[in-house]
Amino acid sequence: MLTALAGGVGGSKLLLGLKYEMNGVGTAVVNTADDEEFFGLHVSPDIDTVIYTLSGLADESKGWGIRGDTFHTLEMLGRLGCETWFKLGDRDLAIHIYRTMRLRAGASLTEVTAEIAERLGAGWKILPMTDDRVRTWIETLEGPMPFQTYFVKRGAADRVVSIEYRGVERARPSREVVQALKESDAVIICPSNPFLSIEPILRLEGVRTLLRQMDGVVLAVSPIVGGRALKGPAAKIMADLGMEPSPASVAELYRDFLDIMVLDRVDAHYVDEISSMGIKTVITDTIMNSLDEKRALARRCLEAVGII
Ligand code: FO1
Repeated sequence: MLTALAGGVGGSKLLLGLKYEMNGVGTAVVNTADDEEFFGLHVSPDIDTVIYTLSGLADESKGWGIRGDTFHTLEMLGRLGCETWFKLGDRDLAIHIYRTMRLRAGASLTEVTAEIAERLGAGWKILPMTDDRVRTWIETLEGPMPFQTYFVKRGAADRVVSIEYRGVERARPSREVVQALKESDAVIICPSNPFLSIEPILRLEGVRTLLRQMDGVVLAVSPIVGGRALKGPAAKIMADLGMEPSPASVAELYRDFLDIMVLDRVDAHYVDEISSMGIKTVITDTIMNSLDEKRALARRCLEAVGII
């Protein structure tokens, strides 16, 4: 059994490769701390990015939303005086309407996610990290703000002072997440933002301990390549928090449970530093533009953890 931990864009690229290389067998545990309510609807950006990517519906140029979507509903909401900085497309809105409707009828986020993933043809098991409410708040020099306000409305321009995962102390990983981790021969941490996507999952009660105590191997793919994030503000946040944006800093964040770190060829000079933490390294090409590149990186990870 393989379980992968992921956020949105960077993570879903590797998940697509893993899905092909594993013939659809495996589980993704996905961050929900950047979920948000818009127009009374429950939006789960990372889950949707993963589902759209695995179903072949994703708008890969934007990195989120559905390819070819239109924005007529949002335009009309704008005419009614609503804020429209979060670009919800018409087809995308159907997913949020469906999710909200099912949640209100008493379904869990885990159940609704399984329904959406199955009906859109994701072909891979996708689990929200929790059914409980956790929300990332970014403390900036301008004050605290919800994650989507920091990231989308204000373009991740504010200096980050600290990050808070509101509700995480009371939240529990779902039964399905705990079972997946317990049954895993290997866990792959996708090249997702360590603070915004992976840390909320690790903060859930028992998750870090399960990873530490695992018989199988835990591997992470560095989201930082050549000092920059594959996508999004990871490098900037690391710098704001006083860390060098590097695979070694990422390894440091995971060192209590990490067995193998996959880093890009351009970062080969970090091998000694990472090895000195007792973590093995794999050096390869980690930029994933084409499907071939996604599959090649997935294969490399699966070889390293001994699944192929
Ligand atoms: N990201 C943006 O940068 N701008 C947007 O307008 C935007 C809209 C959006 C709508 C639905 C959705 O599922 C995701 C959306 N995202 C948008 C992406 C999202 O906010 C972030 O990429 C993730 O939360 C970070 O992992």
